[in-house]
Amino acid sequence: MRTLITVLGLGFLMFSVGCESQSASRQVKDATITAAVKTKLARDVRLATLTNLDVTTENGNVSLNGTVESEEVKRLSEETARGVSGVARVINNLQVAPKADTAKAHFIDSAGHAVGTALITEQSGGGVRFHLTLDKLPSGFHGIHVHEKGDCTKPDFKSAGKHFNPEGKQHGAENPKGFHAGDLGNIEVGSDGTVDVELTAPQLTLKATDHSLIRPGGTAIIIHAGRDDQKSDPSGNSGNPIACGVIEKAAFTYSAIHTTR
Ligand SMILES: [Cu+2]
Repeated sequence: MRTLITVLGLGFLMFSVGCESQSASRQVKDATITAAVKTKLARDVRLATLTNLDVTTENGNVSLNGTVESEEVKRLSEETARGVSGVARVINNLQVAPKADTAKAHFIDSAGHAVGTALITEQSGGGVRFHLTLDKLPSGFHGIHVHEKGDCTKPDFKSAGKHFNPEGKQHGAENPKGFHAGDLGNIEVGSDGTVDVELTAPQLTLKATDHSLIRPGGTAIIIHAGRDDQKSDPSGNSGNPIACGVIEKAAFTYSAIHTTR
């Protein structure tokens, strides 16, 4: 009897260990599938506007969560995920949000070389969000502002004029008489010369008002050599412009900026 119990006990133990290693390997497989789906979605140029997509996998069932801008992107995301090996089923929880108003800017440095992009999105609660993806810049803090003309003539970018300032205020968030609607503060560029950051500007819009980035003569975003002290009028002692990008209205297109995920 005791032997039988021992045998049964041992058998049960082996069974449990077997289950555990099976579930561990299932988890590894699921993680591999998740990574493969993410990579495939990121590489699909038709899905270039996907930014807030979350992928999870359980027992080979892939869930897609997040917000996309059209039914077509929702469908294409599912189709793309389904094509990944090991995927049993795709659970498509993607929400379709009304097409957002967007604009973009492609930056050049003072030599005219491309140094990155800004994707600009109207926020549902007011203001705009800038998603900046920049490279080949000097590391450290740099003042960044929207200037009042859409003209980035190198090398000094003086063509972009002053800060965009529809309310006639002084410069800087820390200035009691501030601030310019176009004041965006500072960005910090890493030691590798890149930065991927989002900034919001509550006073700006892409809609047709006097605070719009889309206006006759245009607007531009300028990055300066130094840090903006956020109080010295008119430009925060931030030094000379080192990069400039003209802001242009953009419909959502599949060839839009391919954001990092
Ligand atoms: Cu500036």
